[in-house]
Amino acid sequence: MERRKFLQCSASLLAVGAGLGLAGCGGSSTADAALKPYANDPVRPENFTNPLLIPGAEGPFGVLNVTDTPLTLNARAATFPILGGRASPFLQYETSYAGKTYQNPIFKIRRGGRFAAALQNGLNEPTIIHWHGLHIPANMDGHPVDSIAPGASYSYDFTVNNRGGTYWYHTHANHLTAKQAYGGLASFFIVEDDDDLRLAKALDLKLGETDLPLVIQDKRFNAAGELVYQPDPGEKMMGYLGDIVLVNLTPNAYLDIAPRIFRFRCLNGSNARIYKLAFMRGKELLAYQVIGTDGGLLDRPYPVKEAFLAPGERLDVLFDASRLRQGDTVFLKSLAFDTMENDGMMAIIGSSNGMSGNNSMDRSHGSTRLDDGLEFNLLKLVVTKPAPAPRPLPAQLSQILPIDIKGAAQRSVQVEMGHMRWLINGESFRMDAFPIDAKRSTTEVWELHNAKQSMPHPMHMHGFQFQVLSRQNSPKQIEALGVHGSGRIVSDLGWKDTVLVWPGETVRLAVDFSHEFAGDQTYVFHCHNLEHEDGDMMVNMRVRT
Ligand SMILES: [Cu+2]
Repeated sequence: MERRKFLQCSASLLAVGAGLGLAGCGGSSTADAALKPYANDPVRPENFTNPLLIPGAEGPFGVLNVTDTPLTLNARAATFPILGGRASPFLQYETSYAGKTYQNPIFKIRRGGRFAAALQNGLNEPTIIHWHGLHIPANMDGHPVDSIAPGASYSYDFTVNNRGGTYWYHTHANHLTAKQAYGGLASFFIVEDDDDLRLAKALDLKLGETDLPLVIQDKRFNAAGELVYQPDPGEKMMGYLGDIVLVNLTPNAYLDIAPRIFRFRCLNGSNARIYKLAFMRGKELLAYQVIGTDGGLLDRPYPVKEAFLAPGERLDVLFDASRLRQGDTVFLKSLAFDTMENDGMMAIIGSSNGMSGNNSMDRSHGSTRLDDGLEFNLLKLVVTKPAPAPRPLPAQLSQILPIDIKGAAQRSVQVEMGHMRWLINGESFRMDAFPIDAKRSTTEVWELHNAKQSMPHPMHMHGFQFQVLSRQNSPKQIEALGVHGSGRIVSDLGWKDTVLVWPGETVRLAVDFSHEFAGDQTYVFHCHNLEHEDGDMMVNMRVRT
């Protein structure tokens, strides 16, 4: 945490030189803030007294079956009660269908179904929607170039051919994604296929009851309980962290459960915070099964006790509560880990501004009261309901066909800092530049290198799902979880659209640029730390015919 603060303050100091002003640099007044208990502190289990917001048939996160159902989707500023029932400014997508209204609806669609929606921009600034993980034409994808002005609308109309799985949608407005997504513009896009239906039948899972989408987000609030998004220059560089952790917009959430199997579709919808997911009863780590990642179900369930979930990623898990007793309490937690932020960065900062690595600010606390990499609770599960008949875990879930990489072109992608900006192959985002120029119907193997003096970057590809082939030079905490061959961790398995690359690490991935769309397609490849994205850690990725 102290390293994070060091870089933040250093960036703030540099910004002073650039005339941007100094903000959020720890003085003595904030020195004890991180140690003091505060309302809704997720570290304290006794705070978990709010019933989890469960997706219902309408309202916030209402599940809306959109297979062949054209919609109008209004993006607008509203209020939403998040902390203690107090209204907070909130940005939301609203729609109505068959007499019901929805805020940030969870779209559900059959694989092969048509999705049609007109986005109406009711905000006072540009916006656009990205359908995260979907394989759709570039002009449907929410490229920042397609951002629409206030009052304008954008028509989406595409066929969803993705595998069944947990996708999501969120704003992708040019330079406004972090602020708008943090403000609320995000929800789930669930695709259902035969494998999903088979699993649901085998385990008697029902969406909104025993199959629960869980979006995890850390936020900050002011004394009036209103959402606050005011990143200082340092936070723009490192990412904006909150100190209150919401699951489905519920702070300190609990859920009464029956002792049975649950499917939790975990989405990291945070701007910058990484979670290390675990289930704990007291001090005991309980095993759970990872059954899906970004692009749907894995071939089989993979038992784990902990797994990383970076911004943008999804982890579909089965948690078997059938051996728990009435009254038992289990916490879904984020475990402690080394955030590896700006490891060795002091040299860079020092040489940039003449500061020594010994600066007193190194010891100040962050402006978040919840330090990055700290252990804290996400969701409390309490066994209060009667047990249904037990169901055996299916041995097989789906089929993952490996991408054929024979003859694949190699591409090297370096992420690093230069001139106090995060860069991809030395580039910052330019609408009219195409640093990644690929050819339709070809397969490529990418080597993603993160610099040694860096921080973890969750790299996200639009338009195509890829497969992670290997991890090399991983930090010890990743190596320790690398039980799936070639250094891969469980979050790497199956089909992926977002992969976390740690400092010093090389991640190899395979991508097949086959598509059925007419003409050249220009997507983006970017970091899903949203402050990094808005700081132009993004490049165009053109797939030529
Ligand atoms: Cu990044």
